[in-house]
Amino acid sequence: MFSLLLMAVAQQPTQAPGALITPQLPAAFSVAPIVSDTIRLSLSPKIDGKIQTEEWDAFAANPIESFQQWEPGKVHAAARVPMGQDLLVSFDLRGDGWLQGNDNVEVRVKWNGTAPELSARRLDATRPEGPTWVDAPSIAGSSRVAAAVEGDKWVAELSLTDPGLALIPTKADTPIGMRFDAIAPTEAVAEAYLPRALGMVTLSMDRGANLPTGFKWAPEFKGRSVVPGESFRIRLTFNGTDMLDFKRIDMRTEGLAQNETNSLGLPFPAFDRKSRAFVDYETNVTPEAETGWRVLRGTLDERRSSRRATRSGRSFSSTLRCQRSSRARASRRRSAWPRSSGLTRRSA
Ligand SMILES: [Ca+2]
Ligand SMILES: [Ca+2]
Repeated sequence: MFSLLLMAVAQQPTQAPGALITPQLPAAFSVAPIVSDTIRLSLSPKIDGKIQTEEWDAFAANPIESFQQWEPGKVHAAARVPMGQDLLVSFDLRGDGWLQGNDNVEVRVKWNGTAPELSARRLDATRPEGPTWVDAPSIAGSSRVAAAVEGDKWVAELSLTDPGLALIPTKADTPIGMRFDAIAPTEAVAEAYLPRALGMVTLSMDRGANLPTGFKWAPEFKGRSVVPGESFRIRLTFNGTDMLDFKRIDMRTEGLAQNETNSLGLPFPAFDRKSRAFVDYETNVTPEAETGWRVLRGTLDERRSSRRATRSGRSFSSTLRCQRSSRARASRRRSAWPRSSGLTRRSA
């Protein structure tokens, strides 16, 4: 321990005489989270304090295990928090830096085993007097939060809805920054001028994972909305060559929607002379399907790949909105696809 102390002392930067003393960054905010995927999908969770299989998209494992996703006008976040600690989530909602703009929001969730308490404040860095904390009761008021015990931790699930401040992105391909921390309930709130290292991500509606070089895919929707009790179809266009040697493609909707649509698979079609291959995925949606944003995931298996390589998972995900609305129905009728049933495959 003594030698560790000596090392710590030795690593203190030496201060030049007369130099300004830089405030020490609290350890909790100095290390950026290592984000599992910088492309974040639109996916609606169920805010009940329980993290279900495929309900959430992992965000980072440090400094605490956290999850994040979005939908237009909403940001969703969840974390596993050590018992007895508060959850602190920092959002840089325009993705331009923590000490930039007036878009920086800190949400704190306290939980003592009964109803969780959520409070929020904004960091306004545009003021001439310097960065200033501003209470944001409208953000807290339009948010939903739930908590529950899970093993030796507690789980917080929260959903922020923009209260009319035009801070939460409504469109895909928008950058934001985030971090999650666990802090002692008695810990004083950090000073406004202190920087925070964030995980920078892009809110998106489609994502590929471990796809090989030279392989591209694009989903073709007639609007990204589906209506419970009706069917929908997505045409997937792939660009590549038969050198890729895919043998099979499997598609299904994930998580909370896993039992609401067909799960289908077929041999991967051959690429044509223009290096294209097409797969149409058509499915019914059960009338009971819950509304919200859902992820449709396709996985690709290669003929030559070893079992280990296959497990690394070449996949692509697209998101669509399940909604009960007459407008969605009208829009679908206007853009109706030719009728067909089941999964069809074609190469042009
Ligand atoms: Ca949940
Ligand atoms: Ca900012």
